Amino acid sequence: MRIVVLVSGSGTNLQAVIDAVRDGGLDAEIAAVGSDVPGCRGLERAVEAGIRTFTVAPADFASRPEWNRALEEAVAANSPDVVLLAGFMRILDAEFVARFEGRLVNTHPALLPSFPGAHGVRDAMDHGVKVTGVTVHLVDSGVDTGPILAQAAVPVLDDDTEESLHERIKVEERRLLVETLAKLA
Ligand code: 3YE
Repeated sequence: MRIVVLVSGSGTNLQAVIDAVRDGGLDAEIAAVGSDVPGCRGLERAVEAGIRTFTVAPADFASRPEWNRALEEAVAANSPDVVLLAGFMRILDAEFVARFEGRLVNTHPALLPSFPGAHGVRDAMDHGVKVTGVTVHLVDSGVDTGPILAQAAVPVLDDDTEESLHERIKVEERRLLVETLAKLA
């Protein structure tokens, strides 16, 4: 199974996948790591692991569709079986999603369909839920609306801050992501 991973930030989910491939717990190859954010830590992690990288920054394109097409071609050039959004923070257009339909995987730090969007951890806390968690799902043309592959619950503690809760969610997220990719492989 060839995986292309897209990142926008620190790349901790990417690191979990790199480690799982290295340890033999995940029978897959990371074909390339791509980003919309030049020089982000996730790209550095890929370089450190000897993985090919590419950057497709929206600022370099005249329009959002042109950026989507360029990213789509850069991903497709690496012949992925699975495209993993690992802390990738851009919405992909319907044409991108259609190109990789059924092979495009995202993780979200809440129990979808509750609390979609960019602030799932904060929105769950603000609502006062006592249990939240993480969702691994297939991406469709909506945002965080695609078919759910796996979920894990995380309790909200009385003294949690958004940061402390997010850290515990991230532990579950890394575990569930690797487990789900292993099943797909
Ligand atoms: N695209 C589609 N469906 C999905 N991308 C992600 C999940 C997912 C997806 O289920 N079609 C935050 C997006 C939320 C946001 O509004 N981003 C802005 C840019 C923000 C910036 O300037 O950096 C945007 O225009 O995309 C991945 C997770 C998306 C998180």
